[in-house]
Amino acid sequence: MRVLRLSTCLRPVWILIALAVGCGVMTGSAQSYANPPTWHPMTMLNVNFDTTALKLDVVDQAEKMGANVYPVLTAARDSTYDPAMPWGVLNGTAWSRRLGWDDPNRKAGNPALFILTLITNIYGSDAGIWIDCVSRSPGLEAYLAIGKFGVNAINNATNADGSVIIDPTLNAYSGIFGTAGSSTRWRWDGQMDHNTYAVALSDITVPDQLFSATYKVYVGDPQGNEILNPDGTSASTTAVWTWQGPATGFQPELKILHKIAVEWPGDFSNYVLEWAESADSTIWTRVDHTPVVMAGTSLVLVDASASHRYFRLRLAD
Ligand SMILES: [Cu+2]
Repeated sequence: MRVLRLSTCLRPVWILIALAVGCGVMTGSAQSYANPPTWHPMTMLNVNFDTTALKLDVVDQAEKMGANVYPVLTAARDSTYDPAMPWGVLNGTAWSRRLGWDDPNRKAGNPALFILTLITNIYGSDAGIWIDCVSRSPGLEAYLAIGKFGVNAINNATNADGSVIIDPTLNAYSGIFGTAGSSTRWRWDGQMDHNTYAVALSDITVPDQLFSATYKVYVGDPQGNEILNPDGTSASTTAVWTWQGPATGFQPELKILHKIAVEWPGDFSNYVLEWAESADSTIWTRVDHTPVVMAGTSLVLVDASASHRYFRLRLAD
């Protein structure tokens, strides 16, 4: 390895280090990631409202999938999804979008029979259906997912190259049901909603591990406070959803990496590390890793697969 150091004392201060790394050819860093998971195969657990008894009911998954048959979580190792995308939260988890909330009268197309119409007719125009996750297995997380790909209500919203178009207004893959500090209560919009349920691989300790969530489904006002029936009874019902972990458990893989460590004195934290293809390049790119400060130095590990690469420190603006 040949190391060349250049520096000037002009501001902003540049410190150049040229790294000659082996003799390999430049390898592209572009990585292909999987599209976000779709809602297929799907099993909808229908929410019904009995207008005579004034009672909600959710069809149990056992009725749809068979007794003791559960949606199996799909493992996604760390580099499955682009970490910059909303669904990147699923890296390192086993997930499922199979189970969904649905209104059985939605497809018939008669708005008078839609469940939210039935609810507002009885409880007032502000009333809605809320789902409160009252308990869940340790490690079971839930993320808002809308439409086929989870990030767009338009199910065929893809670019020419097949990549999915994200609707940023939906805040898709934000935590719900208590995940990531969210409220345990979620207001259902009466549509077919296949949210994403996921468990970190490190939380899966035995094969076929079962994870469950218990939901209270109730009529509520816009703030999520329950609205009782005129006689003081509750229209609410309890639903338990269960998922099954993968058939094999997971253990961490130990790897030895071919990386180069770049460091500078830790008290110069106001400098940023940049790289370029050549020393006289006009295009310098910030190294997108936060330095680790240890033993008085700022340390960044960079990929060693490039045949050569130039680094400099620049005083941050
Ligand atoms: Cu569905």
